Order: sequence, then structure tokens, then C-alpha cells
Amino acid sequence: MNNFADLTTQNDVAIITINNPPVNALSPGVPQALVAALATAEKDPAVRAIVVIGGGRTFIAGADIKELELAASGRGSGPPDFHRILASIEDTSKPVVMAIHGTALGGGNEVAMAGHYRVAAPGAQIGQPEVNLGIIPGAEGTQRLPRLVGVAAAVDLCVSGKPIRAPEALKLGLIDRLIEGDLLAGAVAFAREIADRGGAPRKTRELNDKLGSEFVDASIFSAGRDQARKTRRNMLAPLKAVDAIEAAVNLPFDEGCKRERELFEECIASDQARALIHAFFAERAVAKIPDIPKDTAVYNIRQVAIIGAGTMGGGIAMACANAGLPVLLKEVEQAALDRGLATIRKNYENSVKKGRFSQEIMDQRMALIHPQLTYDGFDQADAIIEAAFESMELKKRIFGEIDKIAKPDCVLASNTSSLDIDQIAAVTSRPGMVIGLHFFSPANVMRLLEIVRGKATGKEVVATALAFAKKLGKVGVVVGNCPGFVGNRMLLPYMREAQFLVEEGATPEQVDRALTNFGMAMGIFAVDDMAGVDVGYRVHQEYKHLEKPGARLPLVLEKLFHLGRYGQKTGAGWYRYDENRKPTADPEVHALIEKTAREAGIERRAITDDEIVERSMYVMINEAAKILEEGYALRAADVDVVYLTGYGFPAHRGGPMWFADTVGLKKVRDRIAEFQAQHGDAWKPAPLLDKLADQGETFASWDAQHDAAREQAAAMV
Ligand code: T1G
Repeated sequence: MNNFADLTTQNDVAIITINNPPVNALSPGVPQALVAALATAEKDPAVRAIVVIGGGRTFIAGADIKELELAASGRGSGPPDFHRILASIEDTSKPVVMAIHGTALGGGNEVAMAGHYRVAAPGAQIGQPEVNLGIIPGAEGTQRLPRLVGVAAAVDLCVSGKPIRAPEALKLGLIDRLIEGDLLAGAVAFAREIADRGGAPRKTRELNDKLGSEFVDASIFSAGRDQARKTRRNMLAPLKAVDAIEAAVNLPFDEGCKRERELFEECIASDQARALIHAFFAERAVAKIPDIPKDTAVYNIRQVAIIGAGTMGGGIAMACANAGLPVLLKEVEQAALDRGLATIRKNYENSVKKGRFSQEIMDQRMALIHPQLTYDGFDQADAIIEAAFESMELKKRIFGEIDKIAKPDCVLASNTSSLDIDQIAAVTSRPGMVIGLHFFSPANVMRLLEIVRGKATGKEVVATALAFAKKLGKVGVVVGNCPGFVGNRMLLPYMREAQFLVEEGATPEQVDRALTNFGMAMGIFAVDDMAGVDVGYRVHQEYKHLEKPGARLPLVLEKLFHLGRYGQKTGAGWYRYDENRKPTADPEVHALIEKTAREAGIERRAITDDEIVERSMYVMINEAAKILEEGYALRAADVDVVYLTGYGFPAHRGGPMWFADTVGLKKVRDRIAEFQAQHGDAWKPAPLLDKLADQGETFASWDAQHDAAREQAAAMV
């Protein structure tokens, strides 16, 4: 029998400890156990106050998202309803004190707010992240939160979904005391103090002084909606969260809760909720590698050495320093080293200016980065990351050098975005210690880390890379060693298709507008200009040998390259840029495209935004289906995580593979076949896509089958 709520007493104070590892989610049975424990404590005449605390590393991290997943897909018994547990807590006649450590998120904070008082450890994080799952708080949080922290703060917490730390929660009135040291002892003492004060417990539902009025709060709500539209483009839930908080101001508590419930149910029934809940679990699944058990030994990365202080090397150095790791940063010449360090300093200064962290933190991080022109100290490094220019010859020379210097258990990694890891590993005496760590620019910001597993890469090294990613606050996705790995291998046909679309009649700005309306963080031409048209051109040249003989190739990029239009860095690329790097459409580019198309005999026509989105997304999905069947990605969900965390794919669409499932694989495949008829065999549907479409299957069901098969196989080993 699960003991979800363990009841003990310390003299006149009852202590209820929630036990549902790993994060004390409100899974079925947990609310009921808490209600039962409360009832027992309520009846015990010796008990004058009650403390509720989380067992293990955290307070309650919310409702059980697995239950929400069932509800969102119309399976299970519908979305959980916590009204009874909340009322039981609030209506307890003895003061109930919530003791928070780790996290109190979503339903966890809602349970805490139903308590009469809240105390927390200084490091605790409290918030309403439901919008990250495409839903709104559904346990009366939108009604209690504004009563505790005021309407504006409640709107911000629910629209941003970002948790706050306990000291700020104290300032806002969300908690009543910070407890340094032993949280339980402090909470019990606090509860006893409250009991000594006597009087009826303070019910949050009755606290109305911070609600203001419909008139007073109107500007807060419109600002909240603007914030939602700006920071959460195309997402429903943040706007509905504002509606629910508005109900808290305009309606009595119980009616406000009913309104919240209606809005909550609208959200959980949406495609966006299904997509975002998929993304939540997909991001956690990427760390599960079938043939690398959880307890695989990992090398302890305490010191990192980086070769190359350019854009990538500098960003990687910052990511390491931000995680508290000392970094040796090597360049070949002083000028390049000075440039790299100046960029790092400028980036940190911008963060200090924006109030992201203090000057003191900046100084600490700069002090962790040791610029140098030699390999001194590289023999002590636990990991060496090569981030030099993208040339196989240069990388082979560097790996030959570090192979002679590095200590035996040092992980040797390359930040190559496209080159063959096996070839690089082969020049060393320890190919098992070689791995690809493909960071994304800016490397101190982008969450994705493609972990490229070579033929010889040891399992401990893969496990070490996953742990290293987590240490840097990144999402490590293990991918196979094919040209462009997963992300760039899909990006290439996407880029190519976008260029064909402008040759056939669209404009770069029309393509980018259609893509951003679809939800992409940036249009593909804006991305090309940011990354550099020269870089894009070199990558195209690098991959040309992979194209089938006679295959159609894009024509304009080469012309832009030879015109020196490298994008933002030269003030002109597909767009023209002002001194603030603001893009404007460039008639010169339009003319160049029209002339190029005419000379190539390409017939131009009006192109719809739908066609732009279909060709851009379906060409990626088709390539990803090939990547899956060739085994270069473990799951379709991994592909989704790559595009969600590294390529600005809209989270509310769940990633390219989930999006394909939402459209329906038969429809996607049939449309691809139409494009094949119109544009040639580059559009030939991938065999896996054909098979799943014919069987009425999805990429999600393919993942489930494969995960099950792999687990079975791993269990046999
Ligand atoms: N439900 C079910 N499983 C959960 C879970 C949850 N709420 N949170 C985490 N897990 C699992 C996760 O899948 C993983 O499993 C393991 O726990 C460790 O998680 C009514 C409706 C708490 C900050 O959105 O943000 O309440 O992979 O790897 O990095 O209004 O987990 O090991 O099998 O992420 O230390 C609102 C979600 C729900 C919080 C810990 N709550 N969780 O991070 O560990 S909606 C959330 C997190 C809600 C109410 C509504 C993080 C964390 P596995 P992890 P971590």
C-alpha cells in the first residue's frame, strides 16, 4: 500500500510528509492520502497545528502530467479535479502550514495556497508553469494567487510560466517566512507560533484586499494579454490564464473557480496541450539510451579545455563558466584570442546591463575562463572540445595533437556541425574517447546539444556527454554520425526548398512571414542572413556531392555569395540591414531572383503561404523519416526535441514529427507524392513514411513500438 502521505506528530504539531518520488506529483491516490491524513490530524485533540512537507528533494511539482496526457488525448477518466482536497485543506480548523523546498509548481503551489500559511527554504522555486503544457492552472490557482500576490504579479506568473525563488515569493506575499537551515524544524516552530496566536485560520479564499476592481485592473489585463501575444506567440493558454484571473476579480470565489475550470477544460482538449505535453515527455525521454543503462559509469568533468575562441568556442566557454566549470581557452594567435575574449566580455556586460545577474557574478565567470596560446594545462583537462574552423584537415591535425597531450580518461570532443566523427576519431589512439558535441549558436544560450555517437565512441563517453549536457543546463540528444547529423541534415532540404520557392515566384519576406506565422521563431532567410550566407554557401558546397546527378540545385545563394552579400555581417544578404541590424526587403534581391529564374527558364507563379509551409515542413519530415529508418536518431520524439530546442520550431506544435502526426501521415505522404510529381524525385516519400501512412500509424506509435522492442532487446543482453 503506497504511503503517499505519512502522518507523524511532534507533540502538538502534526506533520504530513508527501511521498511520491521522484517529484511528489499529485498522482491518483496522493490527494486522497493527504485528505485522509488531514482528517486524522483534525480529529486528534492533542494536535494544535499541521505542517505539510514534501518527502525527498522537493515539495509537490504539480499534477501528474501522465494523467494530463491521458485527459488531453481523451483517454482516462478526464482531467483531475482537486477541488475536494483544496477545500479539505482550507476548511481544516487548525492552522495548516505548507513547508516548501525544491519546487512548488502548478498544482503543488495551488495546494500550498490552499494552506493557511506557507514557509520556504531560500532556494525553493515556486510557480505556475502550466502554460508550458498548453493549459492554465486548474486547481483554483488563478483564484487564490491574485489574492496573495496581487493581480499584476499573478498575471505575470501565469502568463510567463516562470517560477520565482522564495525570497521574491516572500516579497510578493506568497509565502510568510523564509526558513534558513532545517526546514521542518522551522516550519513546526512557525506552526506553533500561529497556534499560540489563536483565532481562526486565515483562508486565502477570503483575502480580497489585493484584488482591486474590474476598473482598476483593466490595464493590467490588457498588458497581460499583450505580454501573452508577444512572448507566447500563437499560444492559447496564456490568454486564457488572463481570462481566469479576470474572473477572480469580477466573480465571487466559487464562481471564479467554475470559470477557471471551464477555461482549463478548453485548454486540455486542445491540440496545443497535446503537443506541449508531448514535448515535456520527449525532452525527458532523450536521455534514455536503450543500450546505455542509467547506472553506466560517467567521467567526472571538472575542468574543460576549448580549442578556438571564435563565435562557437567563445559561446561554449561561457556555457561552461556559467555552470561553474574552469575553462582553458586556446587560440593560435593573440589577435584572435583578444577578439574572442572581448566578445565574451561584451556578452556578459549586456547580461549585467539587462539585470540577468550581478557584476560580481560576471567577474566570477570571467575569472573561470583562462585565455592562452599554448596547450599548457590541457593534460589536466577532463574534456577537450575542439571548436576550430570547419575543415576536416585542420580537425584531424588538432586531434592528432591533443591525442598526444590529453590524459587517458579525457573526453575528446569536436563541435563540428557536419563532419565525419569517425574520420576525426581515427587519427587518435583512443577513438572510444572521441565524440561529437554539436553546440548551437549562441552556444551560451541555445538549449540543444547534439551528441554525435561515433562507431567507436564508448558507452561511458556517451553517458558522460549526457551528464555534461545536463550540467550545462542543455538538452543533450544522442544522434548518429551521418552528414549533418539530425538537425542540419533536415535543415539542408528545408533551405533548398525555400530557395526553390523564391525562384518559382515567392519573395524571401513572403516565405519568412508564412513560416513565422506558422510559429517558427525566425524565417529561414533571416536565419541564413544571421548565420552568414557565406557559411550557408560553404555548407551547400560541402554537401553538393550528396545530391543525385542531375538533381535541381538552388541558384541564387551562389550569386549572393559572389556579390559578397553575406547577410547581417555585411549589411546585406537576402535582406538589407540598417545599423541596428533591422531587416528590410531588398528590391535588388527581388530583381536578382527574377533574372536568375528567367535565365534558368523557371516559370514564376503566385505561391500561397500554405504551399510554403507544406513544402518547408514536409521536406524536413520526409528527411527525418529517412534518418529514423537509417537509425541515426533513436525516436521521432528526439527529432522533435532537436527542432524545438535548437531550430526555433514552435513548441505548441510539438516538433516536426508530432506536427506530421497531427496533420495525419497519409495526408502528409500524399502531398509529398504530389510534390514528387511536380518537382521530381527529391520528393520521393521515405519508405518509413509510406509504410506508416499505409498502415494508418503515426511516428508516435512507431516510437512506442521501437522503444518496447529496444527495451526487450536490452533486457536480453
Ligand atoms: N508529473 C509526472 N511526472 C513528472 C512531473 C509531473 N508533474 N514532473 C516531473 N516528472 C517526472 C519526469 O518525467 C521525470 O521522469 C522525473 O519526474 C524527473 O523529472 C492542476 C494541471 C520538477 C523542475 O509543469 O518542471 O499542476 O524521465 O527529469 O530536471 O493546475 O520535472 O525520470 O521517468 O524533469 O530535476 C505543473 C513539471 C503540472 C512541473 C524537476 N508542473 N516538472 O526537474 O527532473 S500541471 C510542472 C518539472 C498542473 C494544475 C496543473 C521538472 C522539475 P523520468 P526531471 P528535474
